[in-house]
Amino acid sequence: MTKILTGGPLPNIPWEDKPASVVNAPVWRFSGNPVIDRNPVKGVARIFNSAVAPFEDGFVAVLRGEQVNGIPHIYMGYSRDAIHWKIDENKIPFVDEEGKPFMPGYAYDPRLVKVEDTYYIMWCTDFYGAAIGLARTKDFKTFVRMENPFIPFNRNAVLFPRKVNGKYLMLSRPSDSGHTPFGDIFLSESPDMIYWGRHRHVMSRGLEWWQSLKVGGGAAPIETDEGWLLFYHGVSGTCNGYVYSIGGAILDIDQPSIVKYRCENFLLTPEAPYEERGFVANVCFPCATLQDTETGRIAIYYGAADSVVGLAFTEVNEVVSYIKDHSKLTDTDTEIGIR
Ligand code: BMA
Repeated sequence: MTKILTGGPLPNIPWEDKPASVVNAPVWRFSGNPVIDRNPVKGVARIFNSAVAPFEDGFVAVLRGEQVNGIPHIYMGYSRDAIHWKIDENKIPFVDEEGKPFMPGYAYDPRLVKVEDTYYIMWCTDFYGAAIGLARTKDFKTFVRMENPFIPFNRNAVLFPRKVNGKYLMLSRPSDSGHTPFGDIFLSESPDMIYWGRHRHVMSRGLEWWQSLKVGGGAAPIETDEGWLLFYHGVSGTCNGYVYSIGGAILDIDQPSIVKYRCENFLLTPEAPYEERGFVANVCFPCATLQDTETGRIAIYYGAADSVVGLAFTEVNEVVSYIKDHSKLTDTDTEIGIR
């Protein structure tokens, strides 16, 4: 039996049992999807690729909100049950280290990861080109922007939820300025969340068609006794455009640039009407999970069709067994990742 090792009990995690009709994957959708629908709050037309975390006796979310002028920014959400969200209609008021307003020109695809006593927000920011923005908060009232960790172009930054060998670790996906038709996941480490280096390659696009164009980190890796469980996105280029599916891999616990298992099958692919139809059709884009160490339950939050937020469920033992049973590694997966 695989166990989740860190994060602690989360008895109020949202949950629904697996329906008997789900036979092709170890991940199933919440019957009440989408959990955040279009026009959720004044001035925001769509909320999608967004991240959640437990906070105090409820939950918080950093939400990718596409304003009615089309420019994305990050908004706060608050919830008692991680299903029904109260959304702040003001953007997150980022400040610099001196406390002066320091707003990004745009901000999208946020992740939210707690390391020790601090919550970090990573997003795609305007840094003379798309790059990674970073901020910290302890109370979700003051949000201090930190140095941008990497030069452009880069997206899909995902911090690990604890230091490994005394260092902070962050996944990212170097890219170009457009709708990047390539992309591998890399790992970088830092002693202080300011200086990043010792970059390692983690995984390239896969051999399988659903992830044959590019891959990118998704939710913060979950520590299990089999390794770091990573939900990521894999993209296929079809004659009608890109299709984003959710994939699963398990990274070595002490050297996470080594992929131990990588599932050849997608775990979730656009099938529901709110995933197949929307502002950008055929997108399932995972950004966060909640997990309960007691039961092994995992709730996955993903953007659907760049329009709404979806919620899906799995259980750690079931998903890890499925990934191991269907693992197909490439040569670069098993390398330490430096040349
Ligand atoms: C990517 C990002 C995501 C988006 C996806 C599909 O490049 O911009 O925010 O969900 O494309 O449009």
